Amino acid sequence: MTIGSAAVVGDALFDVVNPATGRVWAQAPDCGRDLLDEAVAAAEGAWPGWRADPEARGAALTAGAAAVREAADDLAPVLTGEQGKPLREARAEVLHAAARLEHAAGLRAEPVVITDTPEETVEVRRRPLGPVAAIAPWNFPVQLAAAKIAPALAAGNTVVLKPSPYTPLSTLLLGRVLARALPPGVLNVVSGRDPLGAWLAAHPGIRKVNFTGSVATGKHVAASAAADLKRLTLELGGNDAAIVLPDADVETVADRLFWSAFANCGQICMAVKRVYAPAERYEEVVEALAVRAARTVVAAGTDPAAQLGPVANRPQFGRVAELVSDALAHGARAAAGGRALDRAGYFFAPTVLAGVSDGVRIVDEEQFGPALPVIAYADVDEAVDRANHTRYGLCGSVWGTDLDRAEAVAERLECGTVWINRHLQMSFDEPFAGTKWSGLGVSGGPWGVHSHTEPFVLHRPRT
Ligand code: TXE
Repeated sequence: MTIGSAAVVGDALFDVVNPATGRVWAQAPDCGRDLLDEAVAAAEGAWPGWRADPEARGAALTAGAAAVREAADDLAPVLTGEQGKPLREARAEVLHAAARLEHAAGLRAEPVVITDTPEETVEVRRRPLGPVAAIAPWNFPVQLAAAKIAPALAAGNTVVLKPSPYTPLSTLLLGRVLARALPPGVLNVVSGRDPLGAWLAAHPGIRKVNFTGSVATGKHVAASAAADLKRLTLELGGNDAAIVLPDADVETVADRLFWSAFANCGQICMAVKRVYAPAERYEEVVEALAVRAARTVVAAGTDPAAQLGPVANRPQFGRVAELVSDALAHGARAAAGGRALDRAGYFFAPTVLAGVSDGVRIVDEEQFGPALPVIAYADVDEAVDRANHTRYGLCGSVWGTDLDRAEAVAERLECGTVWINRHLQMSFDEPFAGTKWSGLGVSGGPWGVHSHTEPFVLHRPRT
């Protein structure tokens, strides 16, 4: 663990499994309550100095970004080893994290003058909150760690970062790399098995929790935060619908649609999780996706030919297999895949399911894996209703040739981001927020900085 600026390893360790083999390949420190208290105390101690000087913060974040970029070749194999993704994607994830830190270095919570008269000025300024708990999942451990620590630190908070117990190692290494650039105690990384996450979220020294994970755990975090009125950002799951319109040029958009669902083995909160296709074009859409699924190279992330690695961990692998079996038992047809691959590790054949509809678990629930249901619809109004008929509301997309028509449909989707003829694209400058059960609070760009600060209003007479 990195507490203060020192690497700390307690007595207890836990196993980390390589999903490409299904075997233990490393161990990580299992943080207990005492070490957690130390980490929070380090964050509290570092806060006054860190909040005092925005220019020094910007410089430290820029240096941190450079250090992460330089360490990409060390970080990427660790990420692939514990998460499974192809090595070049692991490297891209590290570089993305570095770019996020660099971008945040330039962000400031600028004051806003709301009254400026001969008698007085009234100005809204923003203050940081204090030590922030950043709790990350296993699908993009490095990228999501950076997405949490960057706005928190830029706004003048300090951080205690906890990775998922499935992917602790790349985050621990990230912490050590960043410790070269950040003052002691500003970023502290604690790894461990749960209930470490619950202890951290409830810790009295923590003033805000920024959590990414499942809806169920997000609700626990919200309940424990309520007891102390901690501030919250929750980025929870999604069940993003892609609506293919009758005028879509399927062959032109098929590659993009396919990878919007299957990138990172479908383990992306804002991946396409269900496709709605017009009945008269249904077989064409299924076929275009199935062809691409069948030719995708699934292999260990260390294999340069790999386009997809294994599912990231045993429970998730089991969940994907269960949802696919359930769909097949309810009359779905596997147009591609439909089963685990017969080899060690958590490899699952990219799966396209046809003849499936709402009411089947893989359509109604978040599968978070390499299996995609395609659902036929009779008219566009029905497709929009079905897309919106969910507790989730993260993102969505509309695919068609007439862009005005596509936009009119896009406006009706109840979610935080909607794309036309694409999915998954997001810049550092835009607000990322889920509606309904997909989240609470807003991240990204100035919104991310605002959500790590609170306003205070200063009334100042002219004389
Ligand atoms: O998530 P958890 P899991 C979804 C996806 C997946 C499911 C379960 O559908 O199948 O969640 O994944 C920490 N208080 N997503 O079990 O449990 C935990 O240690 C505070 C969507 O991995 O939500 C880890 O660091 N923290 C998602 C983090 O929470 C707690 C990405 C997430 O774990 C805690 C991942 C508690 N009580 C999974 N219990 C997305 N939105 O992208 C656990 N944790």
